[in-house]
Amino acid sequence: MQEESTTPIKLVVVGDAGVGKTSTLISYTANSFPREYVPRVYDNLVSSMMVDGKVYNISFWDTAGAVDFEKIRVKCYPESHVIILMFDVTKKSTFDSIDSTFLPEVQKECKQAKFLLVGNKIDNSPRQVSKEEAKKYASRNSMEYFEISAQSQEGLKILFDQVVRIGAPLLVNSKQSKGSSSDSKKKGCTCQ
Ligand SMILES: Nc1nc2c(ncn2[C@@H]2O[C@H](COP(=O)(O)OP(=O)(O)O)[C@@H](O)[C@H]2O)c(=O)[nH]1
Ligand SMILES: [Mg+2]
Repeated sequence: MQEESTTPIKLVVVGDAGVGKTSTLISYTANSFPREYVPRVYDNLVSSMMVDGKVYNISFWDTAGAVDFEKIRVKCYPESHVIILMFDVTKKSTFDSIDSTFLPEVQKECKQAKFLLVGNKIDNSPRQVSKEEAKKYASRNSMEYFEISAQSQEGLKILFDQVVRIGAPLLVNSKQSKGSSSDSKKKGCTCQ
């Protein structure tokens, strides 16, 4: 009945602390950039989106970025469909962390998922990572690259529409292989 269409696409967002993971999720889902208080992780969220005329649910899994949170973070990964690897375009070290930490981690833990590289804070300056450099890195690693600003909301809709477009086909596959055992995907989660 409704069961099939309500199984959510599981999206996990990773990246260094401070790159704007939580702000991005709040800015997109609440349609407002959090100016006063940003919780360390965004709590337990499932949201509906209309893409290409169809309604999809996404469960958003926010994570704590510090590298030494790895053991906790990996608990978020099972049965994920899409992983956003986020860095701050004004802080080169956060881009380097994608290569040294986050991409190897998700390649190991999330073999079934699709990865998107996302540069946040394009409203800010000076930039330390150019669009060309990030694009090249993404294509070398078979990912698409998106630039966003959680603050101005530029690029957010394009990014999350793409999350649905690449996540939806995986949902069909996971349904086929697992029947209706999708209870674990019904809620978003925070890993802190
Ligand atoms: N200028 C600017 N600042 C941002 C943007 N996104 C987040 N921030 C700021 O970056 C800091 C860290 O954001 P937060 O969402 O807590 O990062 P997280 O640790 O990755 O979850 C906060 O001060 C945010 O206000 C953005 O798009 N532009
Ligand atoms: Mg956070």
